[in-house]
Amino acid sequence: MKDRLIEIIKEAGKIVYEGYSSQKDVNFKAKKDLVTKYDVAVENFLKQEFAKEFKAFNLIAEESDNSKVEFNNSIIIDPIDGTTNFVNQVPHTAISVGVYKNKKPYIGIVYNPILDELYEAKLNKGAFLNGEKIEVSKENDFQKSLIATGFPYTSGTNQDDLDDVIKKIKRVLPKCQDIRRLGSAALDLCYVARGTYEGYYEMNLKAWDVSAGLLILQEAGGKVTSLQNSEYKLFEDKYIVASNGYIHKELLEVLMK
Ligand code: LIP
Repeated sequence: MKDRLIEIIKEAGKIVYEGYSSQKDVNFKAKKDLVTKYDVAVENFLKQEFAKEFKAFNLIAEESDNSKVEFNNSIIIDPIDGTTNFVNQVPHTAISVGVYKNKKPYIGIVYNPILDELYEAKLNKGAFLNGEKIEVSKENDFQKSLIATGFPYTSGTNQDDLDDVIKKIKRVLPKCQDIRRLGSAALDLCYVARGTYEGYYEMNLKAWDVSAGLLILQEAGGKVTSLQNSEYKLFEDKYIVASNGYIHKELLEVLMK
């Protein structure tokens, strides 16, 4: 199944690649939340191909009405994660596809077609970038750790969320090496998986932002939890906290302090 998914996702990547430097027809789903004709085109293409080949799975996708779709056995699709980057030609944007069996991650694929970087993982089989095995960094000193985060769209309209973002940055920044905000949750998780970042946290993400990246990170030896250090639950938890495992406890402590 994974190889066929990759073939289809690479095909969809051509649509993203062509759209990257073209006119995009940008619309607003909410104040900061963008959608382009390419998000819709990629999603339609992936749904059409997956529906033909993987009939046992429900399809959950960012630009679709998912209200009546069961999560149990599903393929969760983000056609373009990092849409703001895509619109502004920041080459940090990706297609994200996570396959779930009985609500558990089974396959994760994240493809950045601009840089031609394909991250993939299957449960208990390791994580790979363009076919090469990847592993998390072994850094265990929080002061030397590079931490990524993101700013939720709700920070444009919800004062409590904005305050929380700022409060957490005030706690984390003095204690770590530095903070990055590159604008794609799917890729942020992959960057922890490949050892570029030691940790990552963000609030208010949607299942499609992280469904693939969290398995890729776990298969690379990393850890993904809620803010309360319980197993991270798609569709339920407000915060995702991810790391190489070595700094996880300290990252949680700093965020909670
Ligand atoms: C985006 C994320 C980004 C996050 C945004 C948003 P989209 O996904 O990946 O990192 O900060 O809140 O969820 O909307 O580009 O697919």
